[in-house]
Amino acid sequence: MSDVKVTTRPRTKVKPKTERPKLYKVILVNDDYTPREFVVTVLKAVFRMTEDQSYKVMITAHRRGVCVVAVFTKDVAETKATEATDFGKSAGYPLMFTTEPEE
Ligand code: TYC
Repeated sequence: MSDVKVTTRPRTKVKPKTERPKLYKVILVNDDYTPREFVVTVLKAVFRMTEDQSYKVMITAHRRGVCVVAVFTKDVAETKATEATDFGKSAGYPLMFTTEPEE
């Protein structure tokens, strides 16, 4: 009988297992009716931003039409966008937050 020894070595090239989850932007959309101060209040409450950060995001959307608020995983982005939009709706304002995947 032949006495062949087969040895196996651990693979030296291992496929990286930690794929980063795709991130989604929450976008604030301007409108002509929601008061500026209300937009700032919603940004502070839902996105835990400071007065200064919130004002800058609000005024950027006001001037340019849209502004990226922040970036989250898909679930968190969608939940926060809905929550913030509902805040406006329940006060009778057409305030709108949307989401889109990051490039
Ligand atoms: N354009 C609104 C106004 O003049 C303020 C506003 C800013 C509303 C940003 C929405 O996403 C918005 N009262």
